Amino acid sequence: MTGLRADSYPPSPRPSPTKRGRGSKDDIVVLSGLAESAAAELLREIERVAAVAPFRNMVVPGGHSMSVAMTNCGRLGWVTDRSGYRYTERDPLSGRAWAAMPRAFGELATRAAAEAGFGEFAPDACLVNRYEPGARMGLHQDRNEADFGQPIVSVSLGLPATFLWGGAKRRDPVRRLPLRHGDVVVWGGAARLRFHGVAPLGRQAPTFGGTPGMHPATGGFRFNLTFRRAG
Ligand code: MD3
Ligand code: FE
Repeated sequence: MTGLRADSYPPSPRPSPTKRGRGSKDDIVVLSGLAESAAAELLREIERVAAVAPFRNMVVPGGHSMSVAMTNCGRLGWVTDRSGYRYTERDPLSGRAWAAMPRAFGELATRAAAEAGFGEFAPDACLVNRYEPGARMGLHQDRNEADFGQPIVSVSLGLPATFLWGGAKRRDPVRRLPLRHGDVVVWGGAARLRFHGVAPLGRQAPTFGGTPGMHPATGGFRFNLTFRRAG
């Protein structure tokens, strides 16, 4: 990307994949760095997914465009337009099916869910979110899936972000969870229907090769893979 070596980044050492949070009644399991060794392959697969269905800034029912750009892979893809949110088998832009779920995606999601105590998680939908500095996701609930007993698995790649994690009601207090390149989070049980969002991506950190807001693996972006059993 920049010609600089990526293997000295991030500058601070990080422990090997660990679980934090298991046992709390919130049913959130953070697998720090679980996806780090697979990140290069995951990013290549994102390029293939986006070659079938390009990233786009979808419109929400209120009429404004999201600051996060999105595409999908798997049997079902999450979309929004003026008429609302839903899952579709085809990209509304092209009428074509979404790209198949890459094997590396499905295997990582199933393994992460199993580590969090959810056996046999077989996602049929992967929403790929792309954030650039300033992009954010407001507090919302994920309620368009058929079975809330199924967990959601999230994989963070590239620039860091602060995940906002609220309660059962929109006005409940929000906790902040920093997420870094390679982090995987499994949200199940009581956590599954909590309000959540992403704080505006910082414009300053990290600095790589003297350039602010650049990550060696993804340049000026954060990608988030959100795996769901939607149908
Ligand atoms: C916590 N995406 O696409 S993924 C979304 O980082 C979304 O792009 C965020 O929220 C992102 O809907 C977060 C992780 C996630 C997904 C669903 C949750 C966290 C959740 C449902 C309940 C609680
Ligand atoms: Fe969400």
